Amino acid sequence: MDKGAFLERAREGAELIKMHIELGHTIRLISHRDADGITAGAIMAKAVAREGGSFQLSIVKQVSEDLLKELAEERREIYVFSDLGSGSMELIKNYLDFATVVVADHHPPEKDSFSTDSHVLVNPVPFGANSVRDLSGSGVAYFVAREMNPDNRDMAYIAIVGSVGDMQEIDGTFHGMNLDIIEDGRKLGILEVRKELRLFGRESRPLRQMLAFATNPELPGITGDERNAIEWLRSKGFDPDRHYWQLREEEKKKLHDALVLHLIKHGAPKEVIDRLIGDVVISPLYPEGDPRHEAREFATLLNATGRLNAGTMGVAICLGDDGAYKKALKMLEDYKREQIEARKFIIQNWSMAEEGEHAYVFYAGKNIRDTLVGIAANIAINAGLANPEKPVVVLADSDEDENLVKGSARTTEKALKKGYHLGEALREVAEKLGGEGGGHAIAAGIRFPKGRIDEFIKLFNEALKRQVESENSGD
Ligand SMILES: [Mn+2]
Repeated sequence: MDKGAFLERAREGAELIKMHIELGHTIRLISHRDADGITAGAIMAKAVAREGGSFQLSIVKQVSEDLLKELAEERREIYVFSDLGSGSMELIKNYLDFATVVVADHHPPEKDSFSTDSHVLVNPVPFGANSVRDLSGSGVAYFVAREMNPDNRDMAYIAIVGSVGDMQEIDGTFHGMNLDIIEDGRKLGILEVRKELRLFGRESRPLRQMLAFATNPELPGITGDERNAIEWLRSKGFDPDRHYWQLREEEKKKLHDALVLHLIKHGAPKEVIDRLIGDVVISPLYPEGDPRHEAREFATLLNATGRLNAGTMGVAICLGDDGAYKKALKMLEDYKREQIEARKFIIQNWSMAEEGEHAYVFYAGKNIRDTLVGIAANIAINAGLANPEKPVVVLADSDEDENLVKGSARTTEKALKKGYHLGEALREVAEKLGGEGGGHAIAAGIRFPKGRIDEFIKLFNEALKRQVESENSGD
């Protein structure tokens, strides 16, 4: 790729941001809610603060027309998008024509550049980069920040955490401009790349779980079976309760050799073995055993904050806020516990489900949190409580409004063959009940007044029945 031309573009973006900071304008930052976007947002926020500027940051799922309308109403002088925006250049141009816009992103863009002078696209793809391996959104943000001030090199580790979150090194090695970031970080002594076991859990999981939960690659006969993992580890002379980070260098080598042999014995191809032992990034900024010490565990933590709508907490963690880190750990624990409790509740009380001709409806009241109804519906299907050819709806009292219930519908590919479209059915039923509903054929959601659950059960079954009938008449 043409690095020089890309960096020139990053400098254009950097200069615009700095100019607005000098003018005293608040920099409006918008970033994606996965680990890559959260780290990108953190890098931009730090870069703005370092220049003495103020910012306002939102972590969002996507750039929608609604979001752009809201942003336009704020009437800011400058908007900076990171890890998103390249797919919405036309919309951005239309809604934010009155302001300066910098899009720092790595997704393949609609066009190679904006047509207006006040809008700048900083994206390595038009310069020949591969969007999935050469640079992530956090990496693009890093180069913009580095052009703003060379001191922003101290965000190199955070940038690589984002890159790992996007799985830019999925084949076992970093590529493209990721290597330049690593070089910066190494020189500063804030990160280190080692050839190590690339399975998740270097810091926080005992070896038995690190192996039993291995999915990329899978370990034949070990993945999915903790008892086998324990036995295998013992037979090779390892304590299954120790953590990878606690092993001495020669012990790590011995474990790598044993795992490689295990894969070869099971006929694994070379690419799979290359993925097992490869680049692992760690940072001496954090203690051993801390999830932030290794890039993949750090990224997984950030992803979780994003999924729990606490992306800005993730940003605070990237900026070194220890309180935010402790809060996030507790939030994750609570979330895991609630999931386990939801599972127990639905399994123990499944006989309460109303089974109609075309669907099950399970009303959980306050026993399942409204953010977990989709997970609960999947549990009903996967735990074999429901006939897999019949869709499942789980309803729970809304956390926000006690007069409403929130529900999720889930089903299987097999049931879809009968002609069901859950999103359409819920949209139709919601209209009749004075609520809101919609979604995909296989997974959808609804909200409606709590007093109308009986009507919902009847209407939903009827809607699904019509779908099956029109499918049959269409054949
Ligand atoms: Mn990304």
